[in-house]
Parts: sequence; C-alpha cells; structure tokens
Amino acid sequence: MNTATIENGYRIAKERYAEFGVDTEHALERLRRIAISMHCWQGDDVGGFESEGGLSGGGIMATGNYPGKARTPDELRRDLEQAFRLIPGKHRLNLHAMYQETGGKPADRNAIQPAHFQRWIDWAKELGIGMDFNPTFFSHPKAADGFTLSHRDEGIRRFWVEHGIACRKVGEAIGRQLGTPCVTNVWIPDGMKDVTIDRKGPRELLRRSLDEMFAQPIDPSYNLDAVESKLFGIGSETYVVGSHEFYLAYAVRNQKLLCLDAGHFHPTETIADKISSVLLYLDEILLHVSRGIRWDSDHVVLLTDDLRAIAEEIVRGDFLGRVHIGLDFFDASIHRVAAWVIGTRAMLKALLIALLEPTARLRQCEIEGNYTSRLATVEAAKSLPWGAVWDYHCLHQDVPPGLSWLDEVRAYEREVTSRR
Ligand code: RNT
Ligand code: ZN
Repeated sequence: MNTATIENGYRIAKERYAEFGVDTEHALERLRRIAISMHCWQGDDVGGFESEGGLSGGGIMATGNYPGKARTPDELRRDLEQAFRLIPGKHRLNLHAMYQETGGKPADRNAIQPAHFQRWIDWAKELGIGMDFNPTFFSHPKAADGFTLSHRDEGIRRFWVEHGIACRKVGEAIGRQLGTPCVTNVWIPDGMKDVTIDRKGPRELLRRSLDEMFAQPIDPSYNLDAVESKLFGIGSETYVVGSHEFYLAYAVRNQKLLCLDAGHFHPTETIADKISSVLLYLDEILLHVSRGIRWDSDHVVLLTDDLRAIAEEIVRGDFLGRVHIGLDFFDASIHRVAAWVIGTRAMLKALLIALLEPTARLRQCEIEGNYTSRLATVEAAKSLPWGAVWDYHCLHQDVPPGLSWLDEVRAYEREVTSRR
C-alpha cells in the first residue's frame, strides 16, 4: 500500500463519514490521546525474572512453545520497544512485581523496593511513557497451596499484606517519577478446587488484608489502587475468594478502582454493560481487556463484537478520562511481539470505530423513539470505511499500516528472537 493510496482512501472515507455527521479529524485527535497499558507478561509467558525459567502457578498458565521468549529484563524491554514501534500512539507499560531487577539475589516479595524497579522506570522515562504496576501473588512458595491474602496462617497472610504494601510504595515511586499516576492492581488466585464449606471465612480474611494493605493513604496523583475479581481459575473452579460481588462492594465502600477483566465472568457475560453502572459509584475503573475462550480467560485480543462493545461504552458514556484501559492476555504459541501488536492494535481499532460512530444521530433516534432508524443506522455504520481511516492514522503516526507490520516482526524474529 503506497502513501498516495492511503491518502486517497482517507479522503473518500472522510466524505463518507461526513454524510453521517462524523468528523474523522476529531476522532483521530481523540484517538491519539489514548494510552493503552500494555502488559509486560505477554513477553515471557508470565514467567518473571526472579528465578531461572520462572515458576508457574496461581491458576494462570501460558501454553505453547514458540521459540524466542525474553529471558532477561533487557530482552523483554527490547521486545517491548519493537512492539511499541508497530503500534500507533504513545502507550504505557504494565509491570508485575516478579519482574524486579536486583542484580543478583532476588528480594523476597515482602522486601521489594522502588530501587528494584528503577531500571524499568528509567527506561519508561526515556521512552516518555507511563507505567502501571501489579503485586505478584502467585509463582511463589508461600502461594503454593492456593491462598495468599486470605490464608488462614497468620504468618503467610501477613507476608502477602507486606508484599501489597511494598508494591504500593513502588507504584507511588513510579507515579512520582513519571508524572502520571500508576495504577497498582491487586489480583490474587485464592480459591478452592472443590466443595467449599466455609466461603465466608476467607472473605473476611481478604477484607482484613486489603484494609491493612490500603491503610496508608497515598497521593492519588502518584498511585491508584485497583482490585480485580475472577469467577474461577485453574484449581479454583468451585470457589474464588475475590469474586465480583466481593470486590464490587469493596471498591465502592473504599473508593478503590474496580478492575473488570473481560475473561473473568460467565462465558456469555460481557463487561461492556458493567461500565456505566460501576462508574455511577466509582470515579475511575481499570479494564483488563482480554478474550475468553471456553475456560481460558486470556487469548490475544481481536476485533470482536465484545471488544467493540467495550470501546463503544467507553466512548458513548464519555468515560475516556475515567477508564484505564489495560490489556491482559498471554499466548506462547505465536510470536510474542506479534501477540502484543495484534492485541493492542485491535483495541485501538475498536476505539477508533467507536470514535467514528454517528453517536449524536443515534442518540437522537433513541430519544425520539425511532428505533427503526436507530437499528438501520447502526447497521449501515458498520460498513463505513473505518479501515481507510485506520491506515491513514498509522501512516501519520509513522507505523506500518495494514498487515505490513508483520514483515517487521519477521525481520526482528530473524535477527533477534530466533537467536535466543
Ligand atoms: C489472572 C488475572 C491477572 C493476571 C495478571 C498476570 O486471572 O487476570 O490480571 O492475568 O496479573
Ligand atoms: Zn486480569
């Protein structure tokens, strides 16, 4: 695709959208300001760098053995930079505590300090991007029996509370140094595989642990706390302590961000319809955009109807300033840089389509009770040439349009990842 073809395509698209009362320039200007939080853990199959090869566990698992995964923080940063080069716009990095860099013996989880993440922070500063953070409540001997913050053993529970406290301090340092608040998201694997008699006890313990973790106020311009629910996981099929009801209530009462992960609900339940309800009671929320397939909650995000519905809700509700958009998927069966690029570009495409929607017109139809026109217009808008606007956007953001980004991933594979 040459530049003239893209420019011409855009000119025609602009006219077509104008017929629907949509200003493509305005949509692109808004799209350029959206920062997606790209998760580091797609790059090394959720391994982390605390031990050789990384420990798996905690009911999340990357499957596949595509060669060339990042084995060190430097390799991971290099891969992330390659992905960022193929994604239009300026985005963020979402880091997990197990990606600490201590230059030798790893610090135990309750002893991590901002210094252990300084190289990540300096790197983000160089790139001019923000960062988000996550305590790691899995892949650790003290999480081996499936309980962390809701553990009956006071010593273990306290260890994980200390980890949470340490991570909020890391989040604060990140936000202070990068000049944009760090969202520090808590997800724990705690739950039971089978018949559970006491569903109440662990929830009481979790509430107490969260209260202890969050006791110390932190300036929200540096750090924002989020809590993430889940319906079930591998090994926690029957009972998950941190269920949706648990965290929804906790977040509302304590004014924390609720993290809605698209893969953490019943298979036919989508998170799009939750956004406008939850934001009546919370200032801000975090999304983990993912794609659930049967029992797996973490396939690479594609431009599905579900994804489009999420983007539409954010845009129609005017929630762009209140929804932190993070990605959460991991696939070890395809090139890992490609996975990031496919998923992040899909999220941006969904947002672009939503920004190009003739929303004012549709809203008017709805107010007038003209549901026939509403339905007809929604359907007609689907075939408007958003692809031409997307390619134009890529061109002007200096990233490859269409599928041409894949050539760059292949070259990177030849020169870098296949040699690992
Ligand atoms: C797990 C949660 C959680 C993790 C990351 C690695 O089910 O979705 O967000 O994927 O913390
Ligand atoms: Zn998640």
